[in-house]
Amino acid sequence: MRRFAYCKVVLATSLVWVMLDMFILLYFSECNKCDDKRERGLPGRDVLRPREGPGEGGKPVVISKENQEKMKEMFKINQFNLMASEMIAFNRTLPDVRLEGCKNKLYPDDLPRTSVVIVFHNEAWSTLLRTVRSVIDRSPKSLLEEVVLVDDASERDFLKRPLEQYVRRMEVPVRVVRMEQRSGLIRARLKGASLSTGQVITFLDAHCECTIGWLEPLLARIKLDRKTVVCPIIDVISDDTFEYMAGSDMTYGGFNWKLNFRWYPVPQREMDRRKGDRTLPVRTPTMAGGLFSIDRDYFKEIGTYDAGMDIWGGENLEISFRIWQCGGTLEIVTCSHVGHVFRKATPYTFPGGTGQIINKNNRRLAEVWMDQFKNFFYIISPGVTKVDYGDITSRSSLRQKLQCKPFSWYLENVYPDSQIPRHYYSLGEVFSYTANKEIRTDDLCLDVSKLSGPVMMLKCHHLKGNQLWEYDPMKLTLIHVNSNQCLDKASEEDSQVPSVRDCTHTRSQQWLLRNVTLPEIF
Ligand code: UD2
Ligand code: MN
Repeated sequence: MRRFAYCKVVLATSLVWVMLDMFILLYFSECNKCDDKRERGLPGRDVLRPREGPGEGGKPVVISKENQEKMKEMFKINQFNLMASEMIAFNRTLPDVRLEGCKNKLYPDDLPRTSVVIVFHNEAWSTLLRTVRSVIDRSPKSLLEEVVLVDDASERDFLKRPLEQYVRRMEVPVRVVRMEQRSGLIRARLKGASLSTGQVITFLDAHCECTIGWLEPLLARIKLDRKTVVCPIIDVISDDTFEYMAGSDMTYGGFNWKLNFRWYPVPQREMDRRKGDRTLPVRTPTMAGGLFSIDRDYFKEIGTYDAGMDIWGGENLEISFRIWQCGGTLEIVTCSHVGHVFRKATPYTFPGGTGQIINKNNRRLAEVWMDQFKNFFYIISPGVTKVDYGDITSRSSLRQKLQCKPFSWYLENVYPDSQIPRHYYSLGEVFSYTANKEIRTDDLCLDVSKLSGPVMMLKCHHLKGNQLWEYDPMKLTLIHVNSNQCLDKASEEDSQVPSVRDCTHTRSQQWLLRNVTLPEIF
């Protein structure tokens, strides 16, 4: 009798499996009608049951020996391993890289809906469609208004009609809009934003992969406060193997003196504010730029983007400063993970020259938002001031109209660990002499490790010690306090490395600091 019951259970389970297999078979044959046969498997099931195939589960793709040459050739087209990318299914499975505490968080049902805006210039078919597929497969349908693809005047035929035809059959409206001429990612995003209809706009680069549960925690923050702008953790998709590697929740966005965006460790004060709970959003001084969600009305209210910026660069710091200085909040939502292919080189042209364009964009943001602190940037990159940055009156009046706070407030309250000293005595062509009495460029400080020996630039530790220098504006000496020796110009015998030596008050120990602001110190 018991054995009989057991058999019935086995029979019933097998029946379920047969039905399931039939369903999968039907699904496959349906999908075989598509041009893309690699797009296989059931959306939603993939996370539970890793499939076999190149790159599945976020694994690296290995290219065989005989294909290495071809692979290298193809790499040049997009500056990532295009051959590997083409081997990977658009709906490949990915590991769930979230912190345990994120996995069972609950979110309100009535979250705002988002449009996803993706701009691209000459993007690869496989990365672009894997981006779109991952958005559709891993977002609750009720939260996804549409996907807007903005083609920034690409010169590839497959991105024209074939793309339009391909996306037409997707389960969510996917629109393709075109820039009439190459406009750069900033103006392309502005166009996408203006045509989108969701209450929230989510921007993504064209070579991303969204992971399970990426969207809800972003939208939940905006629902709580419409002035919160949110970024996911950006995971790394290897440009060499397309391996999927989790990004860290312990880094946040900053920038250096050259106004390059940089990741830095989340400081202790931010850990303390969250009472050590790493699943809570991190307040970040800046965003990387490519991946974020923002309430569409708020985006308008704070002045969208600076349409005077060209091609690439600067817009991420500009919007970051603007959000903070004008009363918003910028966060990295650590429960949301989206992968991005980070490249070592840029695959496309910068009409007018890379340096020209980036310097122009950076000048626009420095002039409008950084007050006197723009000088740090100008002094360390003197060529920048020769670049024409166009008309900024509308951006300056935006700052006025919104009554945004000064940059010093931002440094003091949002980014106190910034590499820019808030108080300094002197700014020279090479270094600054800070109010902490460091001789410093960016995050490097003049350091002495050997008595009567050469000086070196080492990472600033801000503990005074061997990085503490006393300037005497009368004698013009820079005394290394710990050793009581003087900074001495390089001489030919000691291979032209400046050193500390006993103070002799000779010319080789006299240093003229420019723009010294005396009242504060001496
Ligand atoms: C980062 C950002 C990027 C942007 C940039 C600074 C991430 C992951 N990426 O550089 O979004 O903020 O910093 O500007 O945070 N594109 C165009 N037209 C162009 C040039 C680029 O549409 O003229 C597209 C491009 O196809 C891509 C997106 O803009 O989809 C971003 O370009 P990228 O991937 O070269 O920038 P990335 O990731 O190096
Ligand atoms: Mn990118």
